[in-house]
Amino acid sequence: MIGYPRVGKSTFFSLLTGRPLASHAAAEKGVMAVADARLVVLTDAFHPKRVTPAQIGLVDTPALRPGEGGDESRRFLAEIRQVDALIPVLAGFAQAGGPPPQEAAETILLELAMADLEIVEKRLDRLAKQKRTAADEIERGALERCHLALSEGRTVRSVGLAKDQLAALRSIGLLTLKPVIYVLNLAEEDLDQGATLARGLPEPVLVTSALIEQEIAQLAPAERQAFLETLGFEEDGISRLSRTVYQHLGLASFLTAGEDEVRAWTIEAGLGAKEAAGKIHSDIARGFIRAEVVAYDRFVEDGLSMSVAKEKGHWRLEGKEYPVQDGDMINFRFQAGR
Ligand SMILES: Nc1nc2c(ncn2[C@@H]2O[C@H](COP(=O)(O)OP(=O)(O)O)[C@@H](O)[C@H]2O)c(=O)[nH]1
Ligand SMILES: [Mg+2]
Repeated sequence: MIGYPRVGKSTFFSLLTGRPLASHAAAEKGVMAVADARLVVLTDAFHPKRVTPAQIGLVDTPALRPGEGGDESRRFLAEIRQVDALIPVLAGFAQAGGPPPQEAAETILLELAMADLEIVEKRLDRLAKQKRTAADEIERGALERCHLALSEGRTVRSVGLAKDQLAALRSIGLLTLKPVIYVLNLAEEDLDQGATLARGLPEPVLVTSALIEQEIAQLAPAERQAFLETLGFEEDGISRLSRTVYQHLGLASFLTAGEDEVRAWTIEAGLGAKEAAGKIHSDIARGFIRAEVVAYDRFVEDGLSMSVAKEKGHWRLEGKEYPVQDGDMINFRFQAGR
């Protein structure tokens, strides 16, 4: 999570990770659960001892102060080069630090682009001075395209680099190559005009209010639903945010359900069944025979009954290349000790 001072970064971080609310001088790490209503339904069907949601690591950063430069800024940028996605928090409430949301979004992006430009230039300089291998030539071609885009104020993400070019650039951690999910943190009383206030902001943007989310988090689950309904929401913003980040990282969940555990397992969307099995245990991938699959939606249609799912032909046997879909309920058949 990045952004200007006093925009609600730490408040959201605390709500997402369950860690105590504090302001940090250094980056603070936590883990957030990815909200998944399917796990609740499966828990009713299987009565497991444990429920394990998908999880994402989250970092709360000290404030970004665009344009200031200096060692602190450089350290900050080096830190965020290591993450997989950026979540800039933009604040639309009166007491917030920094400029209004649209200007904040533009300035933050510019700051990231300038930092990338500096790195790209350094790297190009180095490559110009040395004898280049074929791999270096691929990198140089990629860097030149990045340089052009960044000089024009465009992101590296918008360049549309080829696979081998992306691989060549992986280690330098370009900031504007990362997926960005914006959060617009509004005053409570402005929340009903959220769609209007988010107009003109880059996509994807999630509109919410940190203070309302704090109120929601303090309610008992039964009261929570009623409160959300009075606000006209189906779901709280924290849950939506966790899922939006997950999806924009290109991640999906397959589900396992039994008496011991109901669990969401993280995969890159479309991963082959055998590799997906390896997320549970390398032995299951090694001895992979077949995946028994029922799509979650079919399972619900079938009244949460595996035997009905089988009768209706919703239960399938898939081979190792089968691209696993988000919401697939899977039981892997495998030979132990192979
Ligand atoms: N009015 C209002 N205040 C907020 C909102 N979100 C955060 N704040 C307040 O802004 C201050 C800074 O919040 P914090 O989460 O520490 O911001 P950070 O500096 O970006 O980490 C705190 O006093 C919060 O209570 C909001 O939606 N509305
Ligand atoms: Mg903070």
